[in-house]
Amino acid sequence: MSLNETPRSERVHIALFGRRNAGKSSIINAITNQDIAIVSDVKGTTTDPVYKSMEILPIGPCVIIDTAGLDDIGELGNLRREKTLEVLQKTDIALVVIDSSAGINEYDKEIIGIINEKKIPIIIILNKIDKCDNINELSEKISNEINIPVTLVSAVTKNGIKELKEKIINVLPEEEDKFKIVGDLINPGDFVVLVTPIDKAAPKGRLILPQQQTIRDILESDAIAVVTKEYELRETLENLGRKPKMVVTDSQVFLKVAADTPKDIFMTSFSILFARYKGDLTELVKGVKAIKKLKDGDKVLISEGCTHHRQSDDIGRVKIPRWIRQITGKKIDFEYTSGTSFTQDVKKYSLIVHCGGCMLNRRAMVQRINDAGEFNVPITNYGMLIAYVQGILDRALEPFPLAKYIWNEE
Ligand SMILES: Nc1nc2c(ncn2[C@@H]2O[C@H](COP(=O)(O)OP(=O)(O)OP(=O)(O)O)[C@@H](O)[C@H]2O)c(=O)[nH]1
Ligand SMILES: [Mg+2]
Repeated sequence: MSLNETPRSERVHIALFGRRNAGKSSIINAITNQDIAIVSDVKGTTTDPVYKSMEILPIGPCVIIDTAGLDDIGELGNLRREKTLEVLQKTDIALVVIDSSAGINEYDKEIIGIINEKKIPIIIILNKIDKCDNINELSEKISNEINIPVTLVSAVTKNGIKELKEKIINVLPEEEDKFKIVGDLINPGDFVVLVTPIDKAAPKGRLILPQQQTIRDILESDAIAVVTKEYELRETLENLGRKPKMVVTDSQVFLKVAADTPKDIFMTSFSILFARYKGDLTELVKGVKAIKKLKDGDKVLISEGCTHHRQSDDIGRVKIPRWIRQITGKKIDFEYTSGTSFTQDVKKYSLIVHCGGCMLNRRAMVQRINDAGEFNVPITNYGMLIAYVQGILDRALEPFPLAKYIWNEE
Protein backbone atom coordinates (compact mmCIF):
# COMPACT_ATOMS: atom_id res chain seq x y z
CA MET A 1 0.00 0.00 0.00
CA SER A 2 1.47 3.34 -0.95
CA LEU A 3 1.55 6.18 1.54
CA ASN A 4 -1.12 8.31 -0.04
CA GLU A 5 -3.65 5.52 -0.24
CA THR A 6 -6.57 5.41 2.15
CA PRO A 7 -6.44 2.04 3.93
CA ARG A 8 -9.21 -0.27 2.77
CA SER A 9 -10.65 -0.58 6.25
CA GLU A 10 -11.22 3.21 6.34
CA ARG A 11 -13.03 3.40 3.02
CA VAL A 12 -16.79 3.37 2.80
CA HIS A 13 -17.90 -0.07 1.60
CA ILE A 14 -20.69 -0.03 -0.97
CA ALA A 15 -22.10 -3.45 -1.86
CA LEU A 16 -24.57 -4.43 -4.59
CA PHE A 17 -27.09 -7.19 -4.05
CA GLY A 18 -29.84 -8.65 -6.18
CA ARG A 19 -30.92 -11.56 -8.30
CA ARG A 20 -28.84 -12.93 -11.14
CA ASN A 21 -28.92 -10.78 -14.25
CA ALA A 22 -30.51 -7.84 -12.43
CA GLY A 23 -27.61 -5.73 -13.68
CA LYS A 24 -25.45 -5.39 -10.55
CA SER A 25 -22.19 -5.58 -12.46
CA SER A 26 -23.51 -3.23 -15.17
CA ILE A 27 -24.43 -0.65 -12.54
CA ILE A 28 -20.95 -0.81 -11.02
CA ASN A 29 -19.51 -0.08 -14.44
CA ALA A 30 -21.93 2.81 -14.90
CA ILE A 31 -21.21 4.35 -11.48
CA THR A 32 -17.46 4.04 -11.85
CA ASN A 33 -17.48 4.92 -15.52
CA GLN A 34 -15.16 2.00 -16.17
CA ASP A 35 -15.49 -1.55 -17.40
CA ILE A 36 -14.35 -3.15 -14.18
CA ALA A 37 -17.06 -5.73 -13.62
CA ILE A 38 -17.84 -8.52 -16.05
CA VAL A 39 -21.29 -8.20 -17.56
CA SER A 40 -23.12 -10.86 -19.53
CA ASP A 41 -26.60 -12.15 -20.14
CA VAL A 42 -25.58 -15.52 -18.71
CA LYS A 43 -27.17 -15.87 -15.28
CA GLY A 44 -24.63 -16.20 -12.49
CA THR A 45 -21.75 -14.38 -14.18
CA THR A 46 -20.46 -13.02 -10.89
CA THR A 47 -19.72 -16.00 -8.65
CA ASP A 48 -17.65 -14.69 -5.76
CA PRO A 49 -17.76 -11.30 -4.06
CA VAL A 50 -15.40 -8.94 -5.92
CA TYR A 51 -13.87 -6.04 -3.97
CA LYS A 52 -12.57 -3.00 -5.83
CA SER A 53 -10.97 -0.06 -4.05
CA MET A 54 -11.50 3.14 -5.95
CA GLU A 55 -12.05 6.84 -5.86
CA ILE A 56 -15.43 7.81 -7.30
CA LEU A 57 -16.26 11.44 -7.82
CA PRO A 58 -17.94 12.86 -5.84
CA ILE A 59 -18.23 9.94 -3.40
CA GLY A 60 -14.51 9.76 -2.61
CA PRO A 61 -12.44 6.73 -1.66
CA CYS A 62 -14.60 3.64 -1.39
CA VAL A 63 -14.68 -0.09 -1.86
CA ILE A 64 -17.30 -1.34 -4.33
CA ILE A 65 -18.37 -4.92 -3.75
CA ASP A 66 -19.99 -6.90 -6.55
CA THR A 67 -21.80 -10.03 -5.39
CA ALA A 68 -23.27 -13.18 -6.85
CA GLY A 69 -27.01 -13.34 -7.49
CA LEU A 70 -29.04 -14.39 -4.46
CA ASP A 71 -31.37 -16.65 -6.41
CA ASP A 72 -28.62 -19.05 -7.46
CA ILE A 73 -29.76 -22.62 -7.01
CA GLY A 74 -28.13 -25.93 -6.12
CA GLU A 75 -25.34 -26.68 -3.68
CA LEU A 76 -22.84 -24.31 -5.31
CA GLY A 77 -25.55 -21.66 -5.39
CA ASN A 78 -26.09 -22.00 -1.65
CA LEU A 79 -22.38 -21.53 -1.06
CA ARG A 80 -22.37 -18.41 -3.23
CA ARG A 81 -25.41 -17.13 -1.43
CA GLU A 82 -23.67 -17.55 1.91
CA LYS A 83 -20.63 -15.66 0.66
CA THR A 84 -22.87 -12.92 -0.62
CA LEU A 85 -24.60 -12.64 2.75
CA GLU A 86 -21.22 -12.51 4.50
CA VAL A 87 -20.48 -9.33 2.56
CA LEU A 88 -23.15 -7.65 4.68
CA GLN A 89 -20.78 -7.81 7.63
CA LYS A 90 -18.60 -5.19 5.92
CA THR A 91 -21.23 -3.18 4.14
CA ASP A 92 -21.69 0.52 4.89
CA ILE A 93 -24.26 1.06 2.16
CA ALA A 94 -26.29 -1.66 0.44
CA LEU A 95 -27.62 -1.19 -3.08
CA VAL A 96 -30.33 -3.70 -3.97
CA VAL A 97 -30.77 -4.01 -7.72
CA ILE A 98 -34.13 -5.09 -9.13
CA ASP A 99 -34.67 -5.77 -12.83
CA SER A 100 -37.75 -3.73 -13.76
CA SER A 101 -38.61 -6.21 -16.51
CA ALA A 102 -38.67 -9.04 -13.96
CA GLY A 103 -40.32 -7.21 -11.06
CA ILE A 104 -39.87 -7.96 -7.39
CA ASN A 105 -40.05 -11.41 -5.80
CA GLU A 106 -39.34 -13.27 -2.55
CA TYR A 107 -35.55 -13.18 -3.05
CA ASP A 108 -35.60 -9.40 -3.28
CA LYS A 109 -37.85 -9.04 -0.26
CA GLU A 110 -35.70 -11.40 1.75
CA ILE A 111 -32.46 -9.51 1.17
CA ILE A 112 -34.18 -6.18 1.80
CA GLY A 113 -35.48 -7.61 5.08
CA ILE A 114 -32.04 -8.81 6.15
CA ILE A 115 -30.42 -5.47 5.33
CA ASN A 116 -33.09 -3.57 7.24
CA GLU A 117 -32.69 -5.85 10.21
CA LYS A 118 -28.97 -5.09 10.27
CA LYS A 119 -29.80 -1.37 10.05
CA ILE A 120 -27.51 -0.90 7.08
CA PRO A 121 -28.42 2.12 4.92
CA ILE A 122 -30.17 0.81 1.81
CA ILE A 123 -30.90 2.10 -1.68
CA ILE A 124 -33.36 0.21 -3.87
CA ILE A 125 -32.52 0.45 -7.55
CA LEU A 126 -35.02 -0.36 -10.26
CA ASN A 127 -32.76 -1.09 -13.22
CA LYS A 128 -33.30 -1.52 -16.99
CA ILE A 129 -35.89 1.26 -17.15
CA ASP A 130 -35.00 1.59 -20.85
CA LYS A 131 -36.83 -1.70 -21.40
CA CYS A 132 -39.91 -0.86 -19.39
CA ASP A 133 -42.83 1.30 -20.57
CA ASN A 134 -44.97 1.39 -17.42
CA ILE A 135 -42.07 2.32 -15.14
CA ASN A 136 -43.91 4.89 -13.03
CA GLU A 137 -46.70 2.49 -12.18
CA LEU A 138 -44.24 -0.27 -11.44
CA SER A 139 -41.98 1.85 -9.23
CA GLU A 140 -44.96 3.09 -7.25
CA LYS A 141 -46.22 -0.44 -6.77
CA ILE A 142 -42.83 -1.71 -5.63
CA SER A 143 -42.06 1.16 -3.27
CA ASN A 144 -45.48 0.71 -1.68
CA GLU A 145 -44.88 -2.98 -1.28
CA ILE A 146 -41.52 -2.64 0.46
CA ASN A 147 -42.14 0.74 2.02
CA ILE A 148 -38.92 2.27 0.67
CA PRO A 149 -38.67 4.71 -2.24
CA VAL A 150 -36.97 3.31 -5.33
CA THR A 151 -34.33 4.86 -7.57
CA LEU A 152 -34.87 4.47 -11.32
CA VAL A 153 -31.82 3.67 -13.37
CA SER A 154 -30.68 2.29 -16.70
CA ALA A 155 -27.15 0.98 -16.58
CA VAL A 156 -27.20 0.89 -20.38
CA THR A 157 -28.37 4.43 -21.19
CA LYS A 158 -26.87 5.83 -17.91
CA ASN A 159 -30.22 7.39 -17.15
CA GLY A 160 -30.49 8.03 -13.38
CA ILE A 161 -26.85 7.20 -12.61
CA LYS A 162 -26.04 10.74 -11.52
CA GLU A 163 -29.06 10.76 -9.19
CA LEU A 164 -28.00 7.39 -7.83
CA LYS A 165 -24.58 8.76 -6.93
CA GLU A 166 -26.21 11.69 -5.13
CA LYS A 167 -28.34 9.30 -3.13
CA ILE A 168 -25.24 7.35 -2.16
CA ILE A 169 -23.63 10.51 -0.86
CA ASN A 170 -26.72 11.34 1.14
CA VAL A 171 -26.66 8.07 3.01
CA LEU A 172 -22.88 7.99 3.49
CA PRO A 173 -22.38 7.23 7.15
CA GLU A 174 -20.73 10.12 8.94
CA GLU A 175 -19.61 8.00 11.82
CA GLU A 176 -16.15 7.27 10.43
CA ASP A 177 -15.45 10.98 11.04
CA LYS A 178 -17.32 11.18 14.28
CA PHE A 179 -15.16 8.61 16.00
CA LYS A 180 -11.58 9.43 16.86
CA ILE A 181 -8.74 7.23 18.01
CA VAL A 182 -7.43 9.67 20.65
CA GLY A 183 -8.35 13.02 19.17
CA ASP A 184 -11.33 13.49 21.46
CA LEU A 185 -9.24 12.83 24.57
CA ILE A 186 -6.53 15.41 23.95
CA ASN A 187 -6.18 19.15 23.44
CA PRO A 188 -4.09 21.11 20.94
CA GLY A 189 -0.50 21.27 22.16
CA ASP A 190 -0.73 18.13 24.30
CA PHE A 191 2.08 15.62 24.15
CA VAL A 192 1.12 11.99 23.56
CA VAL A 193 3.91 9.45 23.95
CA LEU A 194 3.59 6.34 21.80
CA VAL A 195 5.58 3.23 22.68
CA THR A 196 6.26 0.98 19.71
CA PRO A 197 8.60 -1.98 20.23
CA ILE A 198 10.82 -2.77 17.26
CA ASP A 199 11.45 -6.49 17.56
CA LYS A 200 11.49 -9.49 15.25
CA ALA A 201 7.71 -9.31 15.00
CA ALA A 202 7.67 -5.73 13.73
CA PRO A 203 7.29 -5.33 9.96
CA LYS A 204 10.42 -4.33 8.05
CA GLY A 205 11.00 -0.64 7.49
CA ARG A 206 7.68 0.74 8.70
CA LEU A 207 5.21 1.06 11.53
CA ILE A 208 2.01 -0.95 11.63
CA LEU A 209 -1.28 0.60 10.56
CA PRO A 210 -2.79 1.28 14.02
CA GLN A 211 0.39 3.15 15.01
CA GLN A 212 0.37 5.20 11.81
CA GLN A 213 -3.32 6.01 12.24
CA THR A 214 -2.84 7.07 15.86
CA ILE A 215 -0.01 9.42 14.90
CA ARG A 216 -2.16 10.89 12.16
CA ASP A 217 -5.05 11.39 14.56
CA ILE A 218 -2.81 13.17 17.09
CA LEU A 219 -1.44 15.48 14.40
CA GLU A 220 -4.92 16.25 13.13
CA SER A 221 -5.80 17.37 16.65
CA ASP A 222 -2.86 19.80 16.61
CA ALA A 223 -1.25 17.79 19.39
CA ILE A 224 2.29 16.39 19.44
CA ALA A 225 3.14 12.73 18.94
CA VAL A 226 6.39 11.53 20.51
CA VAL A 227 7.31 8.02 19.42
CA THR A 228 9.74 5.84 21.34
CA LYS A 229 10.66 2.22 21.96
CA GLU A 230 9.98 0.80 25.41
CA TYR A 231 13.67 1.02 26.38
CA GLU A 232 13.83 4.79 25.90
CA LEU A 233 10.45 5.56 27.49
CA ARG A 234 11.82 6.47 30.92
CA GLU A 235 14.36 8.83 29.39
CA THR A 236 11.70 10.33 27.12
CA LEU A 237 9.41 11.09 30.03
CA GLU A 238 12.25 12.52 32.11
CA ASN A 239 13.37 14.86 29.36
CA LEU A 240 10.07 15.89 27.83
CA GLY A 241 9.91 18.99 30.02
CA ARG A 242 6.15 18.69 30.40
CA LYS A 243 3.79 15.98 31.55
CA PRO A 244 2.32 14.19 28.53
CA LYS A 245 -1.44 13.77 28.33
CA MET A 246 -1.13 10.08 27.78
CA VAL A 247 1.22 7.18 27.11
CA VAL A 248 -0.04 4.68 24.54
CA THR A 249 1.77 1.39 24.25
CA ASP A 250 1.78 -1.82 22.30
CA SER A 251 0.24 -4.49 24.54
CA GLN A 252 3.36 -6.66 24.26
CA VAL A 253 5.32 -4.34 26.54
CA PHE A 254 2.46 -3.33 28.81
CA LEU A 255 4.16 -4.28 32.06
CA LYS A 256 7.40 -2.40 31.44
CA VAL A 257 5.54 0.66 30.24
CA ALA A 258 3.16 0.60 33.21
CA ALA A 259 6.17 0.45 35.51
CA ASP A 260 8.00 3.29 33.76
CA THR A 261 5.01 5.64 33.46
CA PRO A 262 4.30 7.70 36.61
CA LYS A 263 0.86 6.95 38.07
CA ASP A 264 -0.45 10.45 37.41
CA ILE A 265 -0.12 10.00 33.65
CA PHE A 266 -2.80 8.10 31.72
CA MET A 267 -1.44 4.89 30.26
CA THR A 268 -3.32 2.74 27.80
CA SER A 269 -2.70 0.59 24.73
CA PHE A 270 -3.23 0.90 21.00
CA SER A 271 -5.53 -2.08 21.16
CA ILE A 272 -7.75 -0.48 23.77
CA LEU A 273 -7.89 2.76 21.78
CA PHE A 274 -8.87 0.73 18.74
CA ALA A 275 -11.39 -1.33 20.67
CA ARG A 276 -13.16 1.95 21.31
CA TYR A 277 -12.56 3.46 17.86
CA LYS A 278 -13.66 0.38 15.94
CA GLY A 279 -16.20 -1.10 18.23
CA ASP A 280 -17.72 -0.68 21.63
CA LEU A 281 -15.35 -0.47 24.56
CA THR A 282 -17.97 -1.07 27.21
CA GLU A 283 -19.24 -4.26 25.53
CA LEU A 284 -15.69 -5.54 25.27
CA VAL A 285 -15.12 -4.77 28.96
CA LYS A 286 -18.21 -6.80 29.83
CA GLY A 287 -16.77 -9.55 27.66
CA VAL A 288 -13.51 -9.71 29.54
CA LYS A 289 -15.37 -9.85 32.84
CA ALA A 290 -17.23 -12.92 31.61
CA ILE A 291 -14.04 -15.00 31.55
CA LYS A 292 -14.28 -15.72 35.25
CA LYS A 293 -17.76 -17.16 34.79
CA LEU A 294 -16.71 -19.82 32.28
CA LYS A 295 -17.55 -23.42 33.24
CA ASP A 296 -16.24 -26.86 32.31
CA GLY A 297 -17.18 -27.76 28.76
CA ASP A 298 -17.94 -24.17 27.66
CA LYS A 299 -17.08 -23.29 24.08
CA VAL A 300 -14.97 -20.20 23.42
CA LEU A 301 -14.58 -18.79 19.92
CA ILE A 302 -11.33 -17.09 18.97
CA SER A 303 -11.88 -15.04 15.84
CA GLU A 304 -9.50 -13.05 13.66
CA GLY A 305 -10.44 -10.51 11.03
CA CYS A 306 -7.72 -11.53 8.60
CA THR A 307 -6.23 -14.83 7.52
CA HIS A 308 -2.56 -13.99 7.21
CA HIS A 309 -1.08 -13.09 10.54
CA ARG A 310 1.44 -15.63 11.83
CA GLN A 311 2.15 -13.43 14.78
CA SER A 312 -1.39 -13.28 16.00
CA ASP A 313 -1.80 -16.97 15.24
CA ASP A 314 0.57 -17.50 18.05
CA ILE A 315 -1.49 -15.22 20.28
CA GLY A 316 -4.84 -16.59 19.12
CA ARG A 317 -4.05 -20.29 18.94
CA VAL A 318 -1.58 -20.65 21.81
CA LYS A 319 -1.40 -17.83 24.31
CA ILE A 320 -5.05 -16.87 24.67
CA PRO A 321 -6.31 -20.44 25.18
CA ARG A 322 -3.53 -20.98 27.71
CA TRP A 323 -4.38 -17.78 29.62
CA ILE A 324 -8.08 -18.55 29.69
CA ARG A 325 -7.43 -22.06 30.97
CA GLN A 326 -5.10 -20.67 33.63
CA ILE A 327 -7.53 -17.98 34.78
CA THR A 328 -10.54 -20.26 34.93
CA GLY A 329 -8.94 -23.61 35.77
CA LYS A 330 -11.75 -25.12 33.65
CA LYS A 331 -11.86 -27.46 30.69
CA ILE A 332 -12.67 -25.05 27.89
CA ASP A 333 -13.34 -26.06 24.31
CA PHE A 334 -11.73 -23.58 21.87
CA GLU A 335 -12.81 -23.00 18.29
CA TYR A 336 -11.23 -20.68 15.74
CA THR A 337 -12.37 -18.64 12.76
CA SER A 338 -10.55 -16.10 10.62
CA GLY A 339 -11.19 -13.80 7.70
CA THR A 340 -14.61 -12.67 6.63
CA SER A 341 -16.36 -15.68 8.08
CA PHE A 342 -17.07 -14.74 11.67
CA THR A 343 -19.42 -17.48 12.78
CA GLN A 344 -22.69 -18.92 11.56
CA ASP A 345 -23.70 -19.93 15.05
CA VAL A 346 -22.99 -17.35 17.74
CA LYS A 347 -25.32 -19.03 20.23
CA LYS A 348 -23.16 -22.04 20.96
CA TYR A 349 -20.35 -19.98 22.51
CA SER A 350 -20.01 -18.78 26.08
CA LEU A 351 -17.43 -16.19 25.09
CA ILE A 352 -15.92 -14.73 21.93
CA VAL A 353 -12.40 -13.30 21.87
CA HIS A 354 -11.77 -11.24 18.74
CA CYS A 355 -8.54 -9.79 17.37
CA GLY A 356 -8.10 -6.02 17.23
CA GLY A 357 -9.74 -5.99 13.81
CA CYS A 358 -7.23 -3.72 12.05
CA MET A 359 -8.34 -5.19 8.71
CA LEU A 360 -12.05 -4.68 9.43
CA ASN A 361 -13.91 -1.43 9.15
CA ARG A 362 -15.86 -0.05 12.08
CA ARG A 363 -19.18 -1.28 10.80
CA ALA A 364 -17.87 -4.82 10.41
CA MET A 365 -16.56 -4.84 13.95
CA VAL A 366 -19.74 -3.31 15.39
CA GLN A 367 -21.75 -5.87 13.43
CA ARG A 368 -19.85 -8.70 15.09
CA ILE A 369 -20.35 -7.17 18.53
CA ASN A 370 -24.07 -6.75 17.82
CA ASP A 371 -24.37 -10.31 16.50
CA ALA A 372 -22.92 -11.56 19.76
CA GLY A 373 -25.08 -9.19 21.79
CA GLU A 374 -28.22 -10.47 20.14
CA PHE A 375 -27.70 -13.83 21.85
CA ASN A 376 -26.18 -12.37 25.03
CA VAL A 377 -22.83 -13.91 24.16
CA PRO A 378 -20.05 -11.86 25.77
CA ILE A 379 -17.36 -10.67 23.37
CA THR A 380 -13.96 -9.15 24.07
CA ASN A 381 -10.69 -8.68 22.20
CA TYR A 382 -7.03 -9.62 22.38
CA GLY A 383 -5.82 -6.30 23.74
CA MET A 384 -8.34 -6.21 26.59
CA LEU A 385 -7.55 -9.79 27.49
CA ILE A 386 -3.79 -9.12 27.49
CA ALA A 387 -4.24 -6.09 29.75
CA TYR A 388 -6.43 -8.17 32.06
CA VAL A 389 -3.99 -11.08 32.22
CA GLN A 390 -1.16 -8.69 33.04
CA GLY A 391 -3.24 -7.13 35.80
CA ILE A 392 -3.31 -3.62 34.34
CA LEU A 393 -6.68 -3.37 32.66
CA ASP A 394 -7.92 -1.20 35.50
CA ARG A 395 -5.18 1.35 34.87
CA ALA A 396 -5.44 1.11 31.10
CA LEU A 397 -9.14 2.02 31.35
CA GLU A 398 -8.50 5.21 33.33
CA PRO A 399 -8.92 7.51 30.32
CA PHE A 400 -12.39 5.98 29.77
CA PRO A 401 -14.53 6.56 32.87
CA LEU A 402 -17.63 4.68 31.69
CA ALA A 403 -15.67 1.58 30.69
CA LYS A 404 -13.78 1.72 33.97
CA TYR A 405 -17.00 2.00 35.91
CA ILE A 406 -18.38 -1.08 34.16
CA TRP A 407 -15.15 -2.92 34.79
CA ASN A 408 -15.39 -2.28 38.53
CA GLU A 409 -19.14 -2.84 38.78
CA GLU A 410 -20.20 -5.94 40.73
N1 LIG B 1 -31.58 -3.10 -21.45
C1 LIG B 1 -30.81 -3.12 -20.38
N2 LIG B 1 -30.03 -4.20 -20.14
C2 LIG B 1 -29.26 -4.19 -19.05
C3 LIG B 1 -29.24 -3.11 -18.15
N3 LIG B 1 -28.38 -3.40 -17.14
C4 LIG B 1 -27.89 -4.63 -17.41
N4 LIG B 1 -28.40 -5.12 -18.56
C5 LIG B 1 -28.12 -6.43 -19.16
O1 LIG B 1 -28.52 -7.47 -18.25
C6 LIG B 1 -27.63 -8.57 -18.32
C7 LIG B 1 -27.08 -8.90 -16.95
O2 LIG B 1 -26.27 -7.83 -16.51
P1 LIG B 1 -25.16 -8.03 -15.40
O3 LIG B 1 -24.66 -6.67 -15.06
O4 LIG B 1 -24.20 -9.06 -15.80
O5 LIG B 1 -26.06 -8.55 -14.23
P2 LIG B 1 -25.61 -9.14 -12.80
O6 LIG B 1 -26.66 -8.78 -11.87
O7 LIG B 1 -24.28 -8.72 -12.43
O8 LIG B 1 -25.71 -10.70 -13.05
P3 LIG B 1 -24.90 -11.89 -12.34
O9 LIG B 1 -23.48 -11.53 -12.35
O10 LIG B 1 -25.21 -13.05 -13.21
O11 LIG B 1 -25.40 -12.01 -10.99
C8 LIG B 1 -26.55 -8.16 -19.33
O12 LIG B 1 -26.88 -8.71 -20.58
C9 LIG B 1 -26.65 -6.66 -19.36
O13 LIG B 1 -26.21 -6.10 -20.58
C10 LIG B 1 -30.08 -1.96 -18.43
O14 LIG B 1 -30.14 -0.97 -17.72
N5 LIG B 1 -30.84 -2.05 -19.56
MG1 LIG C 1 -22.64 -9.77 -12.05
